[in-house]
Amino acid sequence: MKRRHFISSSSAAGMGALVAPYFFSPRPSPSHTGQFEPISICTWSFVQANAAAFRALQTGKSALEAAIEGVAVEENNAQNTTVGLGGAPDREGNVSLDACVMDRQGNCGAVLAVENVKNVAALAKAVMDNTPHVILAGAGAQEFALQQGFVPENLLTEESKLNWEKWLKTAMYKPVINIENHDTIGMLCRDQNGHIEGACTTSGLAYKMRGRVGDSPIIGSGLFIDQKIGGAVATGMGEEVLKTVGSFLIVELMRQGKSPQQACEEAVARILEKNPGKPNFQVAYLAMNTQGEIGAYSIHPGFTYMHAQKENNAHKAASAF
Ligand code: SD4
Repeated sequence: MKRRHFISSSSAAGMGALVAPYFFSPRPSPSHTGQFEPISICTWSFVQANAAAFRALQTGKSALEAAIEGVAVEENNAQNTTVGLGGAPDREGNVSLDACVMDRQGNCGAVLAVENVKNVAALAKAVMDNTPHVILAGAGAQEFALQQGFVPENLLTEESKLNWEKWLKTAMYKPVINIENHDTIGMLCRDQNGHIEGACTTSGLAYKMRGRVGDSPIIGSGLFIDQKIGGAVATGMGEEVLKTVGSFLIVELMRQGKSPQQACEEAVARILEKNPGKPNFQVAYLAMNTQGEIGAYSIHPGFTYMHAQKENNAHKAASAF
């Protein structure tokens, strides 16, 4: 697939930066119907998930409702071994999930290391809506899920179990994220009111240490949105995203006038500064500003994303370092 370099979006933001170099906050522009054009984007090749989110946006649902419906497609997909049901377990064979959501008002919710509940993005929204807290972890998050009516189920599928048993034969603990197209889903949606909201959900690193949590459920790392600016999501080696607070960094760089593409590139550069050469892990970012401009960039080639707009749900390749 051809790489896209987003030259047009980079130069547009460059012009904006000349006019207002620091607190540049592009306003979304309504379409001729008076409404905003819906957009949904997500990490990797999750065609069905992005289509579900886009359909929800077209029917007038909020960006957050659409994002949660979209990512639920993958949380419910037993074939996807990095999200929800069928997610790869930790070293002891427990599937534990992480997720977060963020809305247009800057409200957010997150759940960490939850077992036996597959729709953890919806659970993160329940934390946001129905508790005075932002984060619930482990057994407490699971108890809360049951109180909220989530149905407990075994998330370890036969296929994931067999793969884990194969891994147990050597049990080499090498937590490196590969660059294949089946990973964490981070999604950003812009609804008909021009609001940007999003969700990020994952089972994290395969065969991780019990209790290990990556970037995905951490607001500012796996996901961050500022309504005046735009949003960003991350996928890949969570420890590196956490150390640089990657999604927050991207939104702040866009606030300073960078295009989404430039901001994603700089966030990757921050990781590379700490890891000279070409590190053997993957990190990838996807961002959108309020004008609907999109950026995507990764350390290694191979990162792709979905972009639905104007009836077209396209699978695109990001450029890489
Ligand atoms: C993590 N960032 O737990 C997640 C994993 C991931 O693509 O994104 N894989 O570190």
